[in-house]
Amino acid sequence: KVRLPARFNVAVPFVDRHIAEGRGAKVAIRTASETVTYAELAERVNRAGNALLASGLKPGDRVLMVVKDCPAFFYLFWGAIKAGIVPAPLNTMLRAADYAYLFEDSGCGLVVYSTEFAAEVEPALTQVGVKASTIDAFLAELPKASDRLEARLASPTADCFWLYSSGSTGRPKGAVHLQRDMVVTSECYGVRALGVREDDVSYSAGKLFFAYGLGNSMTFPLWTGSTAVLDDRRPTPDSTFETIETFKPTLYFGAPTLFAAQLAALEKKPRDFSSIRACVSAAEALPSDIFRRWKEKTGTVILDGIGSTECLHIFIGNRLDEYKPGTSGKPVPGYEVKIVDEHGKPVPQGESGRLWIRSESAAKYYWNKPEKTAETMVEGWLNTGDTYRQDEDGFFIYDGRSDDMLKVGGIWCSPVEVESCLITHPAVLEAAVVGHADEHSLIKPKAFVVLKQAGVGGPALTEELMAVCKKTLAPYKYPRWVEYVPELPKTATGKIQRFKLRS
Ligand code: 3SK
Repeated sequence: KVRLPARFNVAVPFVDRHIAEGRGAKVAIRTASETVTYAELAERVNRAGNALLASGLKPGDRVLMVVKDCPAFFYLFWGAIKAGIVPAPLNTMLRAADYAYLFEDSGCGLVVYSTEFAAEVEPALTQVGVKASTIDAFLAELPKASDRLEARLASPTADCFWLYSSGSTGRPKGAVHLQRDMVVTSECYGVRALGVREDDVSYSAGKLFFAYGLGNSMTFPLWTGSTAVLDDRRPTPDSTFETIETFKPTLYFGAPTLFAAQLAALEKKPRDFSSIRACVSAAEALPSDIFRRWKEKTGTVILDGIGSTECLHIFIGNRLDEYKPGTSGKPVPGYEVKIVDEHGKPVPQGESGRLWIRSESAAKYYWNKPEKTAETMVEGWLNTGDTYRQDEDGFFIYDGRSDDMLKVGGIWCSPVEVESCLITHPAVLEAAVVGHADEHSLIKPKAFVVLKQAGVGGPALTEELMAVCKKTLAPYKYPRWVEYVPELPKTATGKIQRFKLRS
């Protein structure tokens, strides 16, 4: 249990505390173009909170953020929280139709976005008619705003911020997180499991808008008074190696798809990893072969873990003092875990079942989705939707999803969304999408397609189908393989049996 005062504001221990503790001159954030000290951060957070209030937002209102990894993300996020406004960072890789849905669903009072995402955000703003500002225009307001802001106090279980989590129908759900949640993840996983310390420098390839990146690049460094390195570029082997060699982080947070691509690049050119004391992987299960090759090439271990947007960060993880390749590790201190059958009864050790988690960092509910909330959050327990088993040493082994959702490069992908896009092509009658392992044992979408006119399927049509998905959907969601089939397996009520296609 993490102890908190009956009334507090979480911006105080994460931001203001460092001034009182004499850490004002220490670098909190480093990027290719600037460094921000803890004193500068605290001042800009105050100005940002005041600027939000001056824009007409009231405590409890939502500000949606489509913001790249940059210091202004911190100012906006913490400024909102300190003023009692609820920030909701959004995936920056979405399309205009996705943003329109989110702007509408959240009933937000303001959208703040980086100009890099204007091509998708601005059409959605026009469609929904919500107030908006670019992050540059917002930053330009800060000098006019006061640098003093009284923190708005609340209970540790008061609504604080949202993160949208993908749904199996393709519609994201706003997971409502509480004031205490970031304290719990930072203390339980960041400090107690991973051992983040004040002298660490953290670099996460996973961006701030994911729960994973939010912890790695923001809450863990701020909680421990250490330093975060931010890079707004798309993480590629070259960009990540360059960042590691330039900023010399001690902790590097990646995901299996990226580790695999980095390993392929390391075959051609060795790189300097001497600053790194540990790597962390999450978002999809890390194959043991990648763990082994990475250790061989870089001399560092990758600590695999599993977390969720709803739990805010990793709840089962490997640790430097206790790890087993090919597993997700053991429960993080402070998290209760159970593996149950379809009736909710715990399964014997070694048998697969559904993974449920109980924790103090869990979202309280999904915004506007009482049925989804009731289905997923039961008596304090959260249904992760993952199938797991525990080995003889107590390590947890991932056995796949309990539903049809897939994770591609660590990001949720709804098969229904990809199928809906495929059937917009005039040649397609029906489609079903499932996860399929690539040459590195990493899951990517594969489409099974029934054509209106049998026999016309071939490489040219496959190219067209991939192109339509790349154009319409977030780019990582396009099917990497298309198989033409005469019909899809279905239940008596007409539901596609994707599990049959998976096998
Ligand atoms: O997908 C994961 O494993 C994860 C880890 C940490 C935070 C959030 C997520 C979704």
